Amino acid sequence: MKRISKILALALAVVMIFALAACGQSAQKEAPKAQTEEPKKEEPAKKEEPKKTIKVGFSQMENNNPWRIAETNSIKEEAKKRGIELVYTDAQSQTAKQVSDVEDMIAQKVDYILLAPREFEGLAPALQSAKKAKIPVILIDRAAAGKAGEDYVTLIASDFIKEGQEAAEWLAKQTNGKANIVELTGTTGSSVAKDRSDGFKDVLKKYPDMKVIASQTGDFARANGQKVMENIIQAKGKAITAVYAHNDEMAIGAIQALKAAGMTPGKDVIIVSIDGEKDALKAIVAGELGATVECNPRFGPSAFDVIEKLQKGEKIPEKIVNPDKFFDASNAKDNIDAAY
Ligand code: GZL
Repeated sequence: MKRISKILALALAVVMIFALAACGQSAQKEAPKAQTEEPKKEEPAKKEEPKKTIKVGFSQMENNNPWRIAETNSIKEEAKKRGIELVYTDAQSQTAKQVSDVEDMIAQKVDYILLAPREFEGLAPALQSAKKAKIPVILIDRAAAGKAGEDYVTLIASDFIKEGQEAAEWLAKQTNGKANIVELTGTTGSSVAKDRSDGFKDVLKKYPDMKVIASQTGDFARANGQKVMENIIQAKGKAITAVYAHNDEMAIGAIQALKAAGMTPGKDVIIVSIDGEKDALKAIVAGELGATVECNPRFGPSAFDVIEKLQKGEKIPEKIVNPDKFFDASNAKDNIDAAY
């Protein structure tokens, strides 16, 4: 009997063990997955990254006329307004100096370069140096030899071809498509001088009786424009019936030369130019200059907007064209106060 009760007790114990094991397993099946990951540690609050103040280089070609001075002031004022450190250089009308100015900026490790290139080909080495140093270049005002998106970010400029076309169309209307024209061109080798000449001559193809009888550079300067015009008056005299100047400064110089030669600008000779500076608007009101196509020099806001977009990694178009007005006797007076 005793033996039997022992066997029974053993069997019961075995059954109990199996029963407990089975419960445990099913409990495991039902129990939610144990948290295998470590409990999340409180992330330390992200420290605000100190805003990196950037340093921008501005390479200006020269400061020898109101347009140039207005451009320089616009860039300086905008940098100040945005609290950006500006490294400014003036190449004083020397292309070689402008290249070395850019190289100096690269050595100072500026974050961006704003470049107003004096000549198209001459500034290519500066673009290559900046590219090697991985410093983005934004061309303002004129073009330089290189590829947008590779050698420089973008070009912010007026449409110089359109400016030349508008000047020619206005002159054709004023002269009924018949004129002997003196052309005073801008800086030799600059994109702006080439385009303003090309645009003007494009339109002249439609007017066979409008002829350019002399074309010479006055390098965008008033005194040079006057000197060149004096020489052309010596050679051509009263055959001259119109002047197309690539900028207002040379147009004003030509007006001085015509008056000194006893000719009446606005009557004997019709004059058209480009820029829209204050003295030009005054000359229009005085009846000596016929019209000027605006070329806005105030690049500051758009140039620093591009840098802001680059900081945010935004895409920038290859070219950004400035909108320009047209000034003649109908609106010159009202725009004098706003002019530079
Ligand atoms: C035009 C600019 C020209 C101006 C001139 O963008 O390069 O240079 O028309 C200035 O007045 O000298």
